[in-house]
Amino acid sequence: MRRIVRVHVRRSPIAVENLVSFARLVPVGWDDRARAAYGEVAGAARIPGRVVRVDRISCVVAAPDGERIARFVDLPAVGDWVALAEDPDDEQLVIAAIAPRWSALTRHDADRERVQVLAANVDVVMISAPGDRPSAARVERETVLGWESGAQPLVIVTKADVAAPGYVEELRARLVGVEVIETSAVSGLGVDAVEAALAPCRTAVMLGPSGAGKSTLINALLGEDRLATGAVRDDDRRGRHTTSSRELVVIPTGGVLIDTPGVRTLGLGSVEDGLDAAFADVVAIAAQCRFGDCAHHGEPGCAVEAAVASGELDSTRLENYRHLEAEIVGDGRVVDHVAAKAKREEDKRIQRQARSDRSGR
Ligand SMILES: Nc1nc2c(ncn2[C@@H]2O[C@H](COP(=O)(O)OP(=O)(O)O)[C@@H](O)[C@H]2O)c(=O)[nH]1
Ligand SMILES: [Mg+2]
Ligand SMILES: [Zn+2]
Repeated sequence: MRRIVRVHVRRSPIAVENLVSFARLVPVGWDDRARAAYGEVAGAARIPGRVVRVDRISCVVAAPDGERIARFVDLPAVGDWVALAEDPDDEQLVIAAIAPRWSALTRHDADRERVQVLAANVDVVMISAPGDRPSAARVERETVLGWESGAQPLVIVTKADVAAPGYVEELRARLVGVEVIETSAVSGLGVDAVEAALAPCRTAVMLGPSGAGKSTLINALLGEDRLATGAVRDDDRRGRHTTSSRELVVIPTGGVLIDTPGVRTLGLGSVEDGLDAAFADVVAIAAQCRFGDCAHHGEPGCAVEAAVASGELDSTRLENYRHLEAEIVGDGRVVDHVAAKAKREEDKRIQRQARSDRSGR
């Protein structure tokens, strides 16, 4: 006998109301994923919002009734979905809770010994690489942070009109699993490709050194000079502000973009997964090394050094991998070449001993 299970579809009046009143959150990314994240921290008398900018003691949030200033207890990050509550004392909004993040771009701040969240809930980490200041090593380093965030890194070579010849090709040949887009705010080249990477309800964060052309590119996407560009100016024209803090902006063709001021030091922190993803080719080759703990420093049967010798692996890429690996702080993955060498010599001594024991028997 078949049992019929009745499913009660509850038509909650609140849900219907939400569809209407939360419409203004859609441009900042209010989709099923955001709804689910908010659902984890939603409570009676709370409303959803997304953090647009964080200042010292307050932040700007996109709320169902537009942009509002909210106070916070726990420091939120730009891009966070939050549960907002009215503070009955002073009629201000307060961030009652921060929703769980599905991705977070972080940097390790060595000075203050903390991990700083640069942007939360991002889908794409756009790494702007100024074409006139080529540095594959810097881009590679930023792809490590990009992968580590849980989002997809995307390299955007800016200022193609004045770019060093061969830079784009070098990046395409060297990076693994990362698309490289060429753009110029002067000619308009590639702006459509950046737009295409930013579908509605997708969030991107723009990384890259100061002066890379990040704000100029975002203005091109916005179709207006909203963000201040170039050197620090005296004439702080109305409607403009310098990129002194991270800010989330809505792109008219869809998606949202978080602009960052050039962060001077992008400390890596514990980014083992990001490193492995950014250097998936090196990791795959290293799996072929004779010794499991091969440090790729003169060991016999080292597949990585063989790959460099044969030209399969770029030697500067390996150099940068070693450099970044050594910088990783945290869980002891930092390679101690001296200790590794001592261990290999001890292993060899044991092997020799075993051989002579056998032959002497
Ligand atoms: N030649 C050229 N200059 C650009 C381009 N994009 C930006 N710039 C210039 O680069 C400087 C820095 O740009 P800005 O957007 O402020 O860089 P940000 O610090 O990364 O936000 C400004 O003087 C821009 O005019 C470009 O595509 N081509
Ligand atoms: Mg800027
Ligand atoms: Zn090796």
